[in-house]
Amino acid sequence: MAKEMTKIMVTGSVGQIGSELTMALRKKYGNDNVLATGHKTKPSPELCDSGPFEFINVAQKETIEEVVKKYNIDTIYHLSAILSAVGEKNPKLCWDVNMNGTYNILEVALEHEMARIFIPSSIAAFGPETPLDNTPQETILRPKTMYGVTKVAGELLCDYYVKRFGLDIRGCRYPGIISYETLPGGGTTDYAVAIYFEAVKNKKYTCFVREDTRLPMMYMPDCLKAAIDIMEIDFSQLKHHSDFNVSAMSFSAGELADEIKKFIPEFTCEYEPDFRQDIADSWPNSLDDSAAREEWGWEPSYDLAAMTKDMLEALTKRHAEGKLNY
Ligand code: VAH
Repeated sequence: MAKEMTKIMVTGSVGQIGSELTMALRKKYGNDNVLATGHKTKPSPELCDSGPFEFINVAQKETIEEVVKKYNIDTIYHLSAILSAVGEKNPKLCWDVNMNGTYNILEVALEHEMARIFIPSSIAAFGPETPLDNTPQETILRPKTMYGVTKVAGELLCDYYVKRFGLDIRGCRYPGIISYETLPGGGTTDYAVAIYFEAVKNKKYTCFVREDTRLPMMYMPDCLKAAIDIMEIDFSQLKHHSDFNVSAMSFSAGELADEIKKFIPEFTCEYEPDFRQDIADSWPNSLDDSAAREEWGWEPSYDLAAMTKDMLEALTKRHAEGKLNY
């Protein structure tokens, strides 16, 4: 009989996904049943006031164990990671946090007989040798970034812990995630978030990838839906574990700018590619996420038009209230 998820810990709770995932989990499972954790960044008042928060360092196993015991944790959503662009500037840190962090989480999960673990992967697990259009679930994984290397290694490590030790581990290969609550922390897809803030604030944006750069993307509500839905499925139903391709849309930077112009006609976008262009070029243009749809009913709700409307309505309101914080 599968163990119930009752006491959840989220790592990376101050980050783009972790901050909103923590609030969504608290709404679903109860504030006091979801422990938020971060490394150094001061959490928001909302995160602190709505439930327990602790500072840990995932690269130091003992700091994880201390809070797992203190709060009797039986489920972990492991979101803390160094993303692609920051990882290329500091590959050692990227390896330490992403690999030692994941290894420590898996070891603690094993020793404390956790109910289930969520460890996300990313489209960064793919590389230039991978078929770039409608990228298959099973394909070549030869990433050219340290972040991508840690994602492939993380997927393989998770598969090992499932098969060797019977751990219940689930996860998705996320595309670029777009949201307005917490800015992303140094990824290659950050342009797809910054463009909305700059459009509202300055009516112009200089994009760091080419106009024709096309990548799979997802709006935060769908990201959270995937993370919560995949954890509710009977594990025995799943053929894959921590590496499900999930996507919602694919668009070029130019198509994104054009969609924004439908709402802000005076908006202009220029393109000045930097080192992140090579990273973006090594990632898929679009994903085949049929395995997620077949094995656990994955179904996104937002396309580019719906996301853009929602993003610009929220940011315009915040800007009018003097709270854009960008
Ligand atoms: C990054 N936002 O850009 C992350 C993500 C698919 C990209 O993993 O590094």
